[in-house]
Amino acid sequence: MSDDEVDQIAEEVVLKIVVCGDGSSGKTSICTRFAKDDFDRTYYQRDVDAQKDTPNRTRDTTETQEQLTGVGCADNEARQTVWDIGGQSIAGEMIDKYIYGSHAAMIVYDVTNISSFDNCQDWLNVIRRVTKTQEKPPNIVLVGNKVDEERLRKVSVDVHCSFARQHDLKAFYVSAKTGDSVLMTFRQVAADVLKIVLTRVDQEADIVIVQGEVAHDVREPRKRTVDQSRSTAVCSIQ
Ligand SMILES: Nc1nc2c(ncn2[C@@H]2O[C@H](COP(=O)(O)OP(=O)(O)OP(=O)(O)O)[C@@H](O)[C@H]2O)c(=O)[nH]1
Ligand SMILES: [Mg+2]
Repeated sequence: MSDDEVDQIAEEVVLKIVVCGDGSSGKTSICTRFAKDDFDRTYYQRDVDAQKDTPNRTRDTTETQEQLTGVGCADNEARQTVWDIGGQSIAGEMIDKYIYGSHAAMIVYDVTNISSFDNCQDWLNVIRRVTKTQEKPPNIVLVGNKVDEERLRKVSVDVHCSFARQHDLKAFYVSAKTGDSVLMTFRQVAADVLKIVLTRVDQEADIVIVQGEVAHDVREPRKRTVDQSRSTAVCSIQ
């Protein structure tokens, strides 16, 4: 091995990023989008005993994690190791081991599911408790996923931002389905850990242009009628 190669290895930074959040909020989908630029519509809950994915299983997914490596940032000096934590594992025995030592933690919720947002507080508490003895606490961020389902949104932008402000977290919106902002979020998280200021070009490098659906209102045009039974005209919209 040449001296140059040794230097390269010595300089490589490996970041541990844990992806937390309720079951079905889209953590695995976000990790898959990040690492493989792919998306799967089927919801897989992990079967711990069988150690393999099983669609639509109702078994608990406690204490399972998978490791994915994705692209780095800042000229590939950093390698991001992403730990995808099963959403059911918040009370699991192994949760401390998964979270401890992380450089960054993403708390993912589903913008169409209010309880997944309400539980972000619990995830935040767990992450802070587990990492409180770390020399350097992880960079924790809030990630609202499934923004492609805008019409089904249950958590407003105001609520999202005020939670983030209240807890001093950076906040992001992504869609694992369309890929919108997924890479950018990981890149920004890694850059913040490494204290790298990304240029606008770096930040916008993966913006995905999504063809919006045109919503047609198929109802009959509303009729404007006048109630003539009274002395004053009353308009009613039917
Ligand atoms: N519309 C839409 N659906 C998504 C998105 N991300 C994930 N999903 C769907 O949401 C379901 C759950 O996604 P997962 O990635 O398995 O969720 P998870 O957070 O890993 O769930 P657990 O592993 O059980 O904790 C799947 O059916 C996905 O296809 C998204 O951005 N938009
Ligand atoms: Mg998962």
